Amino acid sequence: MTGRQVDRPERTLGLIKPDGYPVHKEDIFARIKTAGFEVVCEKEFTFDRKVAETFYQEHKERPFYEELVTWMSSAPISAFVLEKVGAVRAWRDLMGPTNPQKAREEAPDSLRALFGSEAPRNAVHGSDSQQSAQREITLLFPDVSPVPPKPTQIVEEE
Ligand code: RTP
Ligand code: MG
Repeated sequence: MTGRQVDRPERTLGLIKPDGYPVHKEDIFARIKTAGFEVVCEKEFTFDRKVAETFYQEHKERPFYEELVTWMSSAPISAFVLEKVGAVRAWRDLMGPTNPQKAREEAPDSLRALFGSEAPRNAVHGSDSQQSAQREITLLFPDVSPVPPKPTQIVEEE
C-alpha cells in the first residue's frame, strides 16, 4: 500500500498594511472567514522600524526597500496568523497580484483589487512560502506556534 496523501493544515502570516488598516479591516476579515480560514490570533500595532527592516530583509537590496520599510512603520497595522489546509497559497490567492491595478484586471474579487490603491500600496501582505510563514510568525508572534498542533491520537483499546 502506498499510503493516503493527507492534506494537513498549515499556518501563514497576514498583515493589513497602513492603507488598509483600519478602514478596510472589517471587510477583509469578513472575506477571510468566508474563505474558510481560522484566525489563530490577531494584534494591532505599529512596526518598530528595526523590526520592519528584519521583516523585509529579503528585499534589502531592492530599490523599493527603504520606501517600503518607512511606509510600513509609519502607522498602525493589523497582523494575524491564519490556518487552513494550503493556507500559504490560499491566502496569496485571496490577496491577488502584488500590483493593485493588475489585480483589478486579473483577479477583480481579490483583496488587492478591492482594497489596494496604487503600487506599492496594496492593502495586505501574505507570507510567500511555508518557510517565510514560519519566520514571520515567529518574529511577530513569538508565543504562537508557526505550525498547527498535531492532532490528538486516539488509541483504541482491543
Ligand atoms: P507582500 O510581501 O507584501 O505580501 O507582497 P508580494 O509578496 O506580493 O510582493 P514582494 O515582491 O514581496 O514585495 C513586497 C512589497 O513591497 C512593495 N513593492 N513595491 N515599488 C515597487 O516596485 C514595489 N514592489 C514591491 C509592495 O507593497 C509589495 O507588497
Ligand atoms: Mg512578499
